[in-house]
Amino acid sequence: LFSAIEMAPRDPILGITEAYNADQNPAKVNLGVGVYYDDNGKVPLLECVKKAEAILIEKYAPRTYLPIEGLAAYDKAVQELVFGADSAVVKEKRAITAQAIGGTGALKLGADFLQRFAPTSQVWISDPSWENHRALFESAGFKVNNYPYYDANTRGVNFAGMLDALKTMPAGSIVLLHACCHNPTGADLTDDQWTQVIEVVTQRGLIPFLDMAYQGFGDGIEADGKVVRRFAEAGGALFVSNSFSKSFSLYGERVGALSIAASSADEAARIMSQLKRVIRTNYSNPPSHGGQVVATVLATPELRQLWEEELAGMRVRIREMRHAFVAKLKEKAPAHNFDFVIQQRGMFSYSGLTKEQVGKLRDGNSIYAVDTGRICVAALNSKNIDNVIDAIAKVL
Ligand code: PLP
Ligand code: TYF
Repeated sequence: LFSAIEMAPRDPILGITEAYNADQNPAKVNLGVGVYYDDNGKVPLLECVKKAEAILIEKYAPRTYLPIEGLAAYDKAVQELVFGADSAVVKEKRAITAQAIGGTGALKLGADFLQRFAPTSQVWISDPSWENHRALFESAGFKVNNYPYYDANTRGVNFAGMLDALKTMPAGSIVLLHACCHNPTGADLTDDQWTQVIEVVTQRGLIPFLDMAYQGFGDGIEADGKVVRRFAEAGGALFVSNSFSKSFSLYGERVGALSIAASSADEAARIMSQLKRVIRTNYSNPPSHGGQVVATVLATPELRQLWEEELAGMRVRIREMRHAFVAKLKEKAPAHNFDFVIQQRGMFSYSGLTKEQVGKLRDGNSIYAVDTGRICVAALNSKNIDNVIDAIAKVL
């Protein structure tokens, strides 16, 4: 029965980690996967998480099933974080939020929901985008197209191309947008560009789906989340997937959420009832621990303050690494200009390294990056950066 099954291709990014793990070179560096490492090269366990877990352990609460849409305290805290506690959508009960299995799970819930209620719509993702965006929406049954995004010449956004594409999409098209810290390029829209995007999306009746996996890694929690609020204020349906994998360093706990803004409280209630149906037929209800941790931190003022400080620490360290990367390359490879790396936001940089150069970094130096030239700046640290810079200068 299964003898004809073909080998599926490896995930291009997670496959890099497999190769990295198998590498025996003690000086190896993994700039492939989007994970934040501290200056000692370790994935941090945040103090706010430790404190929340201590509180939870003390309770020794029974492990009952959560509601289908997740922990109520979590959904409330996330909704207020995403839209703002004082926002009209929250106050008027036009927003719904369901706990999800990470940001990926939130995207899949949104995709499955949209496939039920907008089955003839097509999906548009940026060119390029996170690899899994296309796969997720295709697996939900959608045709997935690209809108222009990255401009390799300017190393910024091809905004005219993006806007033109938005202006030709049929009403009801689903547009996936990175709320901040674009993966993989690190190139974000300016406030003024967002204004124009929101205008076109609203005028044309497109369905915006904001993916926010890196809130707090760009300019701060508030600043990075602002675009979500601006879309919500513009009215119309709005989908938001968010993830705490990176911002709480809780990758393996799978904590994320899907929020949807509707035009009335009644519509929101009907949407939630249908979303619960999607969840029920997928995994019934989400796991409890990660949601409990995040809800505890967000709802406890001292812990929330601590989280904001720790997240700021990660953001600042990445920015320092960007500056060090550029300064050191200026010294070691003066013929090349990497100033753009400082402008890029979040964990990633589209470094401009070619596939061939990435191959040489890997084979000659045990430095792993994505073939597209994407490097995870959050994996650089004061101990490995000179080694990385020397190797890059050599392959340039
Ligand atoms: N969306 C983007 C743009 C991402 O980079 C990621 C990364 O993991 C995700 C979604 C998925 O988040 P999670 O790891 O929480 O599933
Ligand atoms: O882009 C990244 O590296 C992160 C992590 O299938 C990731 O978003 C990569 C691939 C994948 C899941 C997560």
